[in-house]
Amino acid sequence: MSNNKYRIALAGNPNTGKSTLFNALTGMNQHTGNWPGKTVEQAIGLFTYESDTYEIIDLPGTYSLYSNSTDEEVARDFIIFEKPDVTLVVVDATSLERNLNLALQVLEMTSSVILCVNLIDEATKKGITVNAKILSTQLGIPVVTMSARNKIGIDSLLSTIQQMVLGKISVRPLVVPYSEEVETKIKELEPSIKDLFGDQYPTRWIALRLLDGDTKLLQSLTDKLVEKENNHLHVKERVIL
Ligand SMILES: Nc1nc2c(ncn2[C@@H]2O[C@H](COP(=O)(O)OP(=O)(O)OP(=O)(O)O)[C@@H](O)[C@H]2O)c(=O)[nH]1
Ligand SMILES: [Mg+2]
Repeated sequence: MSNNKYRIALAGNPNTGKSTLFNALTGMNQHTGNWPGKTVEQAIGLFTYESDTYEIIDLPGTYSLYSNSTDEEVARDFIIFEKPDVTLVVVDATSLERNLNLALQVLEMTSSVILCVNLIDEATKKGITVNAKILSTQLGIPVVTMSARNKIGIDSLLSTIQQMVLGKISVRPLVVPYSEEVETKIKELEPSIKDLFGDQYPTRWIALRLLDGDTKLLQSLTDKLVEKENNHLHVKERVIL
């Protein structure tokens, strides 16, 4: 019997094997559509693991998570506003340095992250070894090495996902420090952001986006506030009536 249902997001640079992993996990149990209001494909699948159900969303592949493109917006809005229980960041073991850039961006948004070092077979062929333990210590999150195409590392990933949703893994995501000037501004902004949203969104990340002049995020946040205010009014009306 199925107990709980959790939501997993798959993020990563293009061509890192996200869809291959998505297919390996969900088999035929998947469907596609468009993201609401966007012409970007949305793939959703289901799988069960030890009596729990997981819904997994294959996000568009992106190099960053700012507002540079619809793909980036879709991926980052999902992580921020939909708050998946776990975000899997899939990286290419043969070009870790470039790929980790996105992983660090995701870590600023959520701490519930597992790094999937994929294409480990290709890395081995090229004589590249990846020390998952050191990487995990440095990033402060679990790291699983895998080859999605050869279905290697899937079991280890599934049990890591389970441990994470059960709260059995303590994460200490690496916080990337910015220049003193930026850090001072972040500290100035954080209290107002907390006042408006409480713990609903990652305060430091929002401060950084605002400092970067991200008007699209500012608009989304304003919409959320208006939505909240309207809901509040509806409740008030109902109480009065
Ligand atoms: N050698 C090897 N190839 C892999 C592995 N996983 C995926 N691939 C291959 O890498 C290519 C890209 O895989 P996709 O799953 O389409 O990558 P993606 O991240 O979904 O790409 P986008 O949707 O464009 O972001 C395909 O040719 C896969 O067969 C792996 O573990 N090892
Ligand atoms: Mg894909």
